[in-house]
Amino acid sequence: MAFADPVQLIGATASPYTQKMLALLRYRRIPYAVTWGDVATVCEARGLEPPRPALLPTFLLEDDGVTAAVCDSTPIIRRLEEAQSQRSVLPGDPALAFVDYLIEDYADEWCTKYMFHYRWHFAADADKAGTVLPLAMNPSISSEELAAFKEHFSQRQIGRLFVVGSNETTAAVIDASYRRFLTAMEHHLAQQPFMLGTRPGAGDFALHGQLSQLVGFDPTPRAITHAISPRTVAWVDRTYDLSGLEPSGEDWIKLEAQPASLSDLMQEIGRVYVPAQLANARALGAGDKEWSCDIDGAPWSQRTFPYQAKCLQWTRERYAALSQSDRARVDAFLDGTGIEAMLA
Ligand SMILES: N[C@@H](CCC(=O)N[C@@H](CS)C(=O)NCC(=O)O)C(=O)O
Repeated sequence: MAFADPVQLIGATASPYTQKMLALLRYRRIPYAVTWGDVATVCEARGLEPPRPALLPTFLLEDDGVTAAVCDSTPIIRRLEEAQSQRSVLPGDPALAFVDYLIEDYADEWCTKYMFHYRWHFAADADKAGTVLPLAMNPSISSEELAAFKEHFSQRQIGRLFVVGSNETTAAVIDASYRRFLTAMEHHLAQQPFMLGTRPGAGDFALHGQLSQLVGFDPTPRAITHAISPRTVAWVDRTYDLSGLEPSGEDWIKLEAQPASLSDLMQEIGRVYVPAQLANARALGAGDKEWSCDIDGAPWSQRTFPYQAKCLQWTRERYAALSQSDRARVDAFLDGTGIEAMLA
């Protein structure tokens, strides 16, 4: 199976993972053709079997005239590296690549809690999203259609807040975590333009995807971001299009030479994401449909999800695949962050 030229994908403007991949494709100078729409409708129109689950973005791969629809941005990034090696987003040093992967996973699986929580928790954000997201699918629908779509869609999405663990109990934890994350970003961006140096890694694009919405769409997190981290606001705009950046191998900063601000970001991952990952995996193993634990000193409870347990397993597999000396370097770097518990 190979990507078409241009690379074909189905996406939505307000989907953080769609924005992750579009920014990555622009940086990598890989021509693409995006169809705005929902996966089921577009696949049906083209006579394709939609992926299960059908998530945004969905990429169309071809083999001998047969087209297959696939999703999940993280493995698709690795497939794109196989198709084209120039302007890679994966550091060549395995230890640094592992840290990049940790950032990508945290952005995809935890920062998306910020994104979805702020979008649907407060009335002002939900009202904007309820109006603009249906119009982003089709700006020409009638006012009556919009009113009906808005009602149905908003209720569905608000009813899905539980998927990211957002509820009255966890709202304060999510908000405090977002603010600490922004403080870490503000300090880190004062040191260097990307998470791991002067060229972006997959983790930068994953953060960009979530932040494109938190800064660019939803009013509550937009105001918070402007107040705490103006560098992040500007970074999101720049990372949107890095087609003119000319990266070299020297642009990755060695793990041992990274500024302390990168460790602050790791501390946040250890503080909130690691306990959630461990509790979710434990619950899945025990066959529990729900889990609760303390996160950042406050109670957190939510439904168990197999996908996050798979993410934990992938992280552990990558860690186990490191050579002994690279693993020692990663251990030294992560010492005291709380991430160690996730790798054991
Ligand atoms: N792990 C997936 C996550 C993609 C995802 O969760 N996409 C969301 C929208 S941003 C989705 O399609 N949700 C289903 C829906 O809204 O119907 C990836 O990295 O691509």
